[in-house]
Formats: sequence, structure tokens, C-alpha cells
Amino acid sequence: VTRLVLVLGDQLSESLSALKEADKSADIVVMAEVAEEATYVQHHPKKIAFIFAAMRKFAARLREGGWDVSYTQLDDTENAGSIPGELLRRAEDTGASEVIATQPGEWRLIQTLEDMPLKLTMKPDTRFVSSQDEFDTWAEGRKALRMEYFYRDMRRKTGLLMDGDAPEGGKWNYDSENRKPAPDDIAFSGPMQFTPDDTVEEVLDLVESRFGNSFGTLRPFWFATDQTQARRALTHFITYALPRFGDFQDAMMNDNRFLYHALISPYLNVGLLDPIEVCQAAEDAYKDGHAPLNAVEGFIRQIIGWREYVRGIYFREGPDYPRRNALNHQRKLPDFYWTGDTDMNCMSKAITQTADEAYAHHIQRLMVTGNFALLAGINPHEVHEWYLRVYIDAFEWVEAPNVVGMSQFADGGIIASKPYVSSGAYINRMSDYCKSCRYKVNDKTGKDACPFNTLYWHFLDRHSENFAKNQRMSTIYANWKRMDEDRKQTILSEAEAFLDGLS
Ligand code: FAD
Ligand code: DLZ
Ligand code: SF4
Repeated sequence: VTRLVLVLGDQLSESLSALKEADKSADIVVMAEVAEEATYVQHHPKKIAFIFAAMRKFAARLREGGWDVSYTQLDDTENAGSIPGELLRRAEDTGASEVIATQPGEWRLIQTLEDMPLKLTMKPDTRFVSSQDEFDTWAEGRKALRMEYFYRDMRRKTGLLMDGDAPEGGKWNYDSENRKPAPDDIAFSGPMQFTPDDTVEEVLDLVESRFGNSFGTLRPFWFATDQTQARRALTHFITYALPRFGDFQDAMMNDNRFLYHALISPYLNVGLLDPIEVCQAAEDAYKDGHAPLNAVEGFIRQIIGWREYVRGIYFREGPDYPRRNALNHQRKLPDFYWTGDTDMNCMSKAITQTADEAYAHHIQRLMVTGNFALLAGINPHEVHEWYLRVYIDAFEWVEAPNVVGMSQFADGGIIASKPYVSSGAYINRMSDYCKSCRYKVNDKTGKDACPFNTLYWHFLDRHSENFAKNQRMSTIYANWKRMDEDRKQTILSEAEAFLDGLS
């Protein structure tokens, strides 16, 4: 009997568990561009174009490999508009009554599939180093779920950068060498860019007509959209950027949007690249003497450490996770998150870059737009929806833990041991943004004072019950306590005035 094999837009890997479970000679692969997935949040047009183009090319590849693929384009007249709708339609057409799927990366879609009136076999997503059972076993009974310890287990499991039982070079983590400020110049011309082929052009036209008014610019579009291109982009990064990736990982620059970053998260997240393949390529660069240990270890940690860890947390914590609001932050997201229209140069640069590229690197996301939202007390669910919409690599399993947990502390400290907040001094140290800002980063009060400076103390003061006893924050609270009372009041009232101006 024929079964339907569901392949979602972020499941574009031939090693997919649903495909492995299926019978090429009897079963039918179902892939569908549907309004529901394209609009459950109003995604950046580049994100929709990337997914549709990669889906179309993957379908062609499966057909070449002998699969029978039923593919629905967004503008097909028969399109049922949702994944379950499309499965039901194909079931009616073919007489199939059973669906094989790989677990989606979002609770919403898992629930939708489970509610379908068709027999469902949901296989785990095996495109990760750690299974959910393995993560849950690791987490069980631990007081704190710190990424670092999980990461060490993943190093042992994969053998990456291991010297027998010991970590290569004697240390597990070389992050202390990875915090150099913005350099004067960047010797990397940026990620490999691809000229749109006919498939991509066709998708760009479709997306322009259907989603052209969403936040963000569609063209120029240069992302890789198939495995061969994604592998070329990876090789380009390893050859030209990886050696310096570590040093300037946390730096930010007015005139350089990519620095030494890889821009491979979209490819990893939709399945065009495999995490182990990526890490092995980086490890080879270290073994060949091409890239230093601090760069390679830092890069591998992001992938087998952070990426795997946040996924484990998302599925362990359950569907309510994106709604958590431990600090009870209720302010609306300011309009300038959609326009970049603010005098704060760091914010304006990070937001306009996001609109243009559907990309910002980790420190821009964490210490600029995320930091500001946390300091200003923006509702974390609104912040979550913003990140889910605007970044090309945003899928809930990876986005929500990074935003709700790491960046907004809205999970009450499951991921972060203290809130990621900073005054303007951190941004000034790591970037050249402050030099061309209308605010003065060294002014702590007054009309030119950097808003991050006053908001920083306002945050600490209003949450002293939550954080004053946190050992890692004791020095900072001691500084606040010692400050002259009048000065404290000036800082707090200037912060209040700024916050009032946001609404
Ligand atoms: P590089 O800096 O070159 O790093 C290499 C790879 O490591 C990335 O491609 C990515 O796969 C992985 N990685 C690094 N950090 C993380 C992390 N914290 N969590 C998971 N994987 C990581 N990443 C996403 O893939 N999707 C998201 O929606 C997303 N949202 C984020 C929101 C916030 C507030 C923050 C602070 C981080 C978020 N990240 C997200 C993590 C990180 O910012 C991106 O993975 C990274 O910027 C992607 O760019 P890159 O490929 O150039 O990464
Ligand atoms: C993000 C996305 C978009 C924009 N469109 C589609 C689509 O039309 N068809 C599809 O199968 N998948 C799409 N996706 C990816 C899904 O939303 C994704 O699989 C879930 O959010 C789970 O990660
Ligand atoms: Fe951002 Fe403050 Fe620096 Fe301006 S002075 S760029 S607002 S940190």
C-alpha cells in the first residue's frame, strides 16, 4: 500500500528519517508550499524565498534519485493552504491512509500533524548529534543545565578535537582568546554569494507578488539554495574566514555586516549541510595547520554545543516555553524595530542590516537588539515573534531558546545563569558604532547620555529582588548601592523619561 512521506521546508536532507523509513518503489513524497507556513508569522521575504527555492530544488533531486514526489507550489489552484490540508488532499487522490513524517522543529506543527485524521508515524529527527532521550538523560537531576558540560559530552561522543580522553590542546574551551574588539580592517570579502538561477528567479517573482510588503528587502538575493552550493559556501568560509573567526567573533562594525562569520545557519537548519560534516571540515583545517585551535574550537562549540543544547531545551521544556515571561515585562516592541529609525546608531545599524540581509550575527542579536529589549522591559513574546520573523535561520526550536531564554531571561534562568545586559561600554568596546552615534557613550546622565547607560541601571534597580543575590552580579549591585542617592535618582528618572518616549 502507498504511504505519504512528508518532507517539510526545513527537512531537505536525503538522510531524513522519514525517507529512510519509506519505500521508494511504493510511497509518495509530499512537499508543499503553503500559506499557513508562510504566514504563521510574517516572515522576511528572503526567508520565504530561500525555503521555497531550496524545496523546489530538493524535490527535483529526489525525483532524479527515483522518488515519486507530489509537489505543490504556492500558486497552484488546488493548494489546500496548510500541511495537513495538503496531506489529506494527496491521501484522497492516491488512496493512501498513512503518513510517515520526521518530527517537525516546532510544537505547533507537531500538534497539527497529530490531530490529522490519518495514521501517522512520526520518526525522530536524527540530523542532530544528540537525540532528545540523550539530552533528557543528561539533564535529569542536574541543578543547572549549563551548556559547557553538555558540550564536553558531545566532544567525547563525536571525538571532535579529542586527544584520547582529553581535549585537544589541554583545554575544553578557548573563549578567553575570542573576544578581540573590532579590528581596523577585515581581510575577508564575506560569504560566498550565488547568482539566482531560473528556479530562484521564479520563486523571487512569486514571493515579491505575494509577500513583497513584509518587513525586509527581497533583492538582491544571494543565498545558496541547494546542497552543492551550500558546500561551496562552507569551503569558502573554512578557507578564507575560519582562521580569524575566533579572534573577532564578538566584534561589530558599521561598514562590515559579516566580519568572519560563516553564514551557514540557514543551510544547517534546513538540512543542506550536516552538522558533523561542517565540524569535520573545521577540524581538518586545524589538523592541516590552516586554522588555529581557538578558532576551530569556538566554531565547533557553537554547533555541537550551543545548537544541540538549545534544541534539547526547547523540546524538554514543552510548548509553553515561547510564552514564558519570568520578569513580567509588558512593554510593546517599539516601532523602530521595524524601521531602524532611531538615533541609537548600534540599534539602527543592526535593524537596517536585518531588513536588508535577513541576517545579523550573534552579538548583534544578543548585545544590541536583545540587550535593548531586555533593558527596556519589552514583552518577551513580542521579542520572540520579531526574531522568528526577521532572520533567515529562524525556526522555533533554535530561535525560542536563544531569544526567550538566553537573551530575554524570560525562562527564569534555565539557559543563562545571569541576564545578558550591558551598558553602552560593552558595545563601545566591541564595535565602532559609538563613534558615529548622536549619543555619547561616556555620558552617564544628561541629554546626550547613551540610553543603554541609564536603562542598564534602571533594569538592575527594578529587578534587584531577582538578581542582587546572584553571586555573578554582586559587584555590580555593590557599585549601584555605593552610588550617590541624587545621582541614582537622576539616572532612574532619565531612564523613565526615555522609556515613556518609547510608547
Ligand atoms: P557563526 O557565528 O559563524 O557560527 C557558526 C554556527 O554555529 C552557526 O551557523 C549556527 O548554526 C551555530 N550557532 C552559533 N551560535 C548558536 C546558538 N546560540 N544557537 C544555535 N546555534 C548556534 N541561530 C539560528 O540558527 N536561528 C535563530 O533563529 C537564532 N536566533 C538567535 C536569537 C538570538 C537573540 C541570539 C542571541 C542568537 C540566535 N541564534 C540563532 C544563534 C546565532 O546568532 C546564529 O546561529 C548565528 O548568528 C548564525 O550566523 P553564522 O552562521 O554566521 O554563525
Ligand atoms: C518556514 C517555512 C515556510 C515559510 N514555508 C513552508 C512551506 O510552505 N512548506 C513547508 O513545508 N515548510 C515551510 N516552512 C518551514 C516550516 O514552517 C517548518 O517546518 C516548521 O516551522 C518547523 O520547523
Ligand atoms: Fe549604541 Fe550608545 Fe554606542 Fe550610541 S552611544 S551606538 S546608543 S551604545
